[in-house]
Amino acid sequence: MKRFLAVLATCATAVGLTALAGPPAAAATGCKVDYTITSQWQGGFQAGVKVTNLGAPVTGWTLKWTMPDAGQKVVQGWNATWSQSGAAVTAASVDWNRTLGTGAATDLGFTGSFTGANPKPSAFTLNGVACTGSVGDEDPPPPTPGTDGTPVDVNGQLHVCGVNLCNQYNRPIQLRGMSTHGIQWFSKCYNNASLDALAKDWKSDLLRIAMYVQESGYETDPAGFTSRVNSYVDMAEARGMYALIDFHTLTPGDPNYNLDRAKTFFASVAARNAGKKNVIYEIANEPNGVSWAAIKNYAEQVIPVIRAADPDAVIIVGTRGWSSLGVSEGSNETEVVNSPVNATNIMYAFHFYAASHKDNYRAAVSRAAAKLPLFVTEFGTVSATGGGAMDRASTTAWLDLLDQLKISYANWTYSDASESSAAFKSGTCNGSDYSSSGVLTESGTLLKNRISTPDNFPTS
Ligand code: IDC
Repeated sequence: MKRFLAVLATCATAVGLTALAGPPAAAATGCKVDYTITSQWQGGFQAGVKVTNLGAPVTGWTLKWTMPDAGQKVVQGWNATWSQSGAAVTAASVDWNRTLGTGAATDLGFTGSFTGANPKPSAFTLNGVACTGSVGDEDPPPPTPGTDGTPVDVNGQLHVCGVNLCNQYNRPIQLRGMSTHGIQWFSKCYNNASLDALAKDWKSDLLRIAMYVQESGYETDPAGFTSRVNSYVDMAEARGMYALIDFHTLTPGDPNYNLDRAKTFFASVAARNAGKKNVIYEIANEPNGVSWAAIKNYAEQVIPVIRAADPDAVIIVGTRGWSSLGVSEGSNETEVVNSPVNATNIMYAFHFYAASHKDNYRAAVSRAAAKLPLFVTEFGTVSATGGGAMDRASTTAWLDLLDQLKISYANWTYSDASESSAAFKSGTCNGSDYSSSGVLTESGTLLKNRISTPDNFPTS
């Protein structure tokens, strides 16, 4: 062990000298930074800064660099605590991204101002160690939309047609994908490696972004959560996946409690993402203990806010009884059929947990699907607690029904939470392997098998 440490120390010195003497060696040591100017306008720009830790795992980190031009200033940054003194920029980890395992990456970014040219910085340090992997070592650029056969490329802007979700050819489609866990808790699970696995290995059509409002979520840091949602939208878009922005209300169950927050949040994300084809909005995860009339009232106030900024996106409205179309509170779909939300291009959410919700819920969905556009924005293979044994028979019955009715779905959760609903074994997100079968739980294995089968989206 001692000898190993001594060898490491020698390597570190050698790398330090190389960096001083000239261009860094191609071999990556310590860390790697990909600095991308994602857009630039008169005097301003936006930059993405992807930090990959190539050294030992760190808990708490500080990234530093020097702006090459004195006129370059960070105006507003996200996913880190930013400061600048003269040309020296510092981005310090925040609570949810402070742990970076070996090979793990995190995406930061900022808007900046500049005068004259806007050259990219080239030398970065992470916790004082030079990021020698930053030059000439970048990942290949994401595929160009329009030619790559991804779900968004093939289907384009979606819309509701009758009771279905339709693609740009006006043909019904079904999207099959995964939901994040609460992004306030599991951000370590959402990075380039995990989303590559979701898009390429799972062949997932969508990523649901579960942004809790309470429970240490949005209400504690509206600007921070808004920018994190936006960055996940971009990461899904870069991989050709749809992004379902879930305003994850849960407790309290009356969405009107969060009405002002919903208006602020959706005005912002809808304006920012209006030009994208991959965004779907889910305005209230699971109303509970509240009437359909109150939910409808909430929807009729939030939907116009989204429409004002992003007129053509599909919007999904939660339903009574934890989005059970009322069944879990002794009602059923007729309350929605008889009093639909006064808006177009909308769908209604239905949620189930296979071990808890069985034949009577499937019967309600079968009836409702003939009259209402439904989207299963969340379901579990387990009990409604998110834990307990996976119910394979009920899950299979549910997914066969959804396939037959072309109802889209997202499974809870694409995370390594210590609960049986999670797709990954606990601890997976501390590493960088999201692809081997050994990292999957029983639920993850079943879902990956279901989701990765060909979509055969209609194109004419
Ligand atoms: C659960 C999580 C669990 C967390 C709990 C409280 O799995 O780790 O402690 O929320 O926030 C839902 C909700 C969803 C629940 C899930 C399982 O939309 O937030 O997640 N569930 O209980 N509705 C039915 C089940």
